[in-house]
Amino acid sequence: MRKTAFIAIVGRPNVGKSTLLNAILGEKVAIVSSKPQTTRNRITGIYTKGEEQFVFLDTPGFQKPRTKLGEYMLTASSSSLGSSDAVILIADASYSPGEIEKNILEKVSGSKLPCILVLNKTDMSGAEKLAKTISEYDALYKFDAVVPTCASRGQGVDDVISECEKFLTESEWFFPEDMITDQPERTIAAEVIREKILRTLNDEIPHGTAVSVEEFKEDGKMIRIRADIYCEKASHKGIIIGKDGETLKKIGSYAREDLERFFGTKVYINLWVKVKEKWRDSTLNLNNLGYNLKDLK
Ligand SMILES: Nc1nc2c(ncn2[C@@H]2O[C@H](COP(=O)(O)OP(=O)(O)OP(=O)(O)O)[C@@H](O)[C@H]2O)c(=O)[nH]1
Ligand SMILES: [Mg+2]
Repeated sequence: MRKTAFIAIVGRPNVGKSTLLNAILGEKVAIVSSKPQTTRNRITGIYTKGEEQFVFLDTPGFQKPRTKLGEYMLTASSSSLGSSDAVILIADASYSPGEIEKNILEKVSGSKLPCILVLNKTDMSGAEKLAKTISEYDALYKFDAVVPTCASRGQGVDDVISECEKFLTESEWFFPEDMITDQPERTIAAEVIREKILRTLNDEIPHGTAVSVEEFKEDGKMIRIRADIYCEKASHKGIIIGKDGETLKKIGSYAREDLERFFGTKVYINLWVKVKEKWRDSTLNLNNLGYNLKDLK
C-alpha cells in the first residue's frame, strides 16, 4: 500500500535547510550559499523509496520583511506549514533558541502539527555545545524527535528520514515515482545562475538581484539559455559585469558547469545585466520575476 507525507522544512536563514533537502534527495534541487536569504521560494523536493513518498517543502528563512520580496518570502514559509502533515524545524547546533525559533514554534504549536528538531552544523558545535543546545530546546518544546546532523557531509540525514517515516499515511502518491522537484527547467536554470551570483559577488549586491530566463531552447544536442540578471543600480550593473566582462563570464561559466551536470547535456548560456530600480518593492516586477503571492495559495 502506498504512503505519503508532506513535510515542511523551516528555520531562520542560513541554517542549512536547502543543504538538508539536497542531502535527502542525493541531488541538488535547491541552491545553497553562505549568504542568508538564499532561498526565496517554496521548493518541493520529492523522495520516493519503495512504497513511500516523502514530499519535502524547503522554505525561505523566517525573517522580518523589509521589502515586498521579503513579505512574499515570509508568506512562502508560513503558508508551507498550512500545506504540511509535519514540520522539520532546523537550527544551528551551536546556538541557543532565539526569537525566530520561538515564533516558529508558536506557529507550529498552533497548527498542532508534529515537529522534529534538526540541529545542524554539528561539525562546528562540538559535543558539549550540542548537548547544551539540545537541553535548551527540550525545555522549550516537546519535539517528536531531536536529530543532530551535519547536512553538508550527509551525516544524520538517514536518521531524519527514519524519523519522518512515522508521518506517512496510506494514500496515493501526488507525484510520479521519478520526479524529484516540481520546479520547471527554466526555474532551475534561473536559480543556478542566481546561486553563482550569490557565490561570486560580495556584500549586498546579490540580495538585490533576480534572474529571469527569457529563452530556453533544447535542440537535441544542447540547451541554449538566454537570461536577464536584474539589479537595482547602474553601479551594481558595472560590478556584476566586471572589468572586461570577467565577473559575468565567471558567473555564466560556473552556472554552465552545474546545469550541464543537472540536465546531462551541453549547455550554452547568454547573460544580460539590466537595471530595475526598487524591483523588490514593486508588485508588478515581483510577479513578472515569479514571486507571485497567488501561487502560494
Ligand atoms: N559547517 C557546516 N556548514 C553547513 C552545514 N550545512 C550547511 N552548511 C552551510 O551553511 C550555509 C547555508 O546553507 P543553506 O542550505 O543555503 O541554508 P538555508 O537554511 O537554506 O538558508 P536560506 O535559504 O538563506 O534560508 C552554506 O554555506 C552551507 O554550505 C553543516 O552541516 N556544516
Ligand atoms: Mg535555502
